[in-house]
Amino acid sequence: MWRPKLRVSIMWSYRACRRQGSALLAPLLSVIASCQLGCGPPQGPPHSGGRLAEGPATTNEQHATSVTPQHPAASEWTLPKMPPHELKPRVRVASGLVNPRGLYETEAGVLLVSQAGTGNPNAPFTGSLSEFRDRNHDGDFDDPGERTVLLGRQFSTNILDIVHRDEVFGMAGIAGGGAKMVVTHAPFDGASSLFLLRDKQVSKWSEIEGTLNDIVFSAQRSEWFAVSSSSDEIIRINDAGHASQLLKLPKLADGQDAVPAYIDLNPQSGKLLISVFGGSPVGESAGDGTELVPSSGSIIEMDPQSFKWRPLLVGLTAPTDLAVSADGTIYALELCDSFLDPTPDRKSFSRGVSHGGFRRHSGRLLRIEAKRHSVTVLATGLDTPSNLLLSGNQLWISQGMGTPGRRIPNATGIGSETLSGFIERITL
Ligand SMILES: [Ca+2]
Ligand SMILES: [Ca+2]
Ligand SMILES: [Ca+2]
Repeated sequence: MWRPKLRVSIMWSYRACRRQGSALLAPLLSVIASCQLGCGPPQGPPHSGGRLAEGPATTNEQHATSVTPQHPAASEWTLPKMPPHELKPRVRVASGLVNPRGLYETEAGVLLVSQAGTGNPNAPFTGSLSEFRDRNHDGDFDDPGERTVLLGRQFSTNILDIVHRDEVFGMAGIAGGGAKMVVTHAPFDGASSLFLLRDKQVSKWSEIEGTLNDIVFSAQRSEWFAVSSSSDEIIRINDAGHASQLLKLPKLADGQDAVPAYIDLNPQSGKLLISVFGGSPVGESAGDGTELVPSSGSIIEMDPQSFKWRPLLVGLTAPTDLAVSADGTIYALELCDSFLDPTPDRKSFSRGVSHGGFRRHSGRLLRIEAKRHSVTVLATGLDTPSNLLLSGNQLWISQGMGTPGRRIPNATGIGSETLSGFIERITL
């Protein structure tokens, strides 16, 4: 099985968060980090933004020895500072979850939901895959008997000790296609597991090195594609579950890692769309958790046939999942708009209300119409939205990342509330 080169495994937002922080301190910290890591002087100003640098991408495909990235450079399309708003009605359909992530709707109309778990080191096996059915047809999945666990007791981990943000990893993306339904378990370090779901039975399909946070199936090519946020790679997975590297993203123009976070496919063009966080401007473990740089994320488009890729839209803040409709309209999430309240350790949560790294209730849903170069905000105030499911004219959004039960600022910003995972449905 293909394995990427050894490297320190780091989470997408871990590195992403390192892009945030003080404009005054960051350059200094960057130099310090570079010295600590022995990797020479910083390659550019840390705050030059999330521009994808020129330079050859790499691939280990035997029949693809070189990749020619496209570089729009001057004509780069940047997210406007104040895109128009067209806020859509939304309703909470599931509450009291523990880091809900992957969402998938089966043909039978059942909602599959993966939950990364609590991230509690004292009880680490809290991740799960469940099916949700609205048996009493009241519009939610909160009533007795509406949730069935298909796979439980999966490892869940909070990386706050490393990244100083409240961030939980475990069960992750779900995708279906080719008579398979696949869910990933993507830990912070080491290999990810891919599980197959058949007739409510879950079995292990494959194990692939890297943090495979998200996965998608191409019906056109009968192949799976995944992002590995720990190794900055786009990965192809064949029908037997074997992985090969399709592309390793080059560093950003400012020298930071380009961290692929989520992936989807444009059914119209057959191209892959990938959301990209930037890495930390101060090295992988040297920040206080809030050093990530707003507006340094991007969405890239990649042709899985030619390996050519280009930034489609730059200037996003912490972009997470995306979904593409049949007509090529892209829906994309931003996790938050800024990075606040470093979390030095778990004890800090008992000291009171805290954002815990990601500004709570500041996420957005964007509608991106690439041909028209149009971006519209469809939802604001989302609470750390991570995963997205598009079904007809409805969008389902997983929210509420972090340590369940701790106090966080509420949506008004005046009071506080208890952190809890939930799913909202937006009608387009
Ligand atoms: Ca119900
Ligand atoms: Ca109910
Ligand atoms: Ca996705």
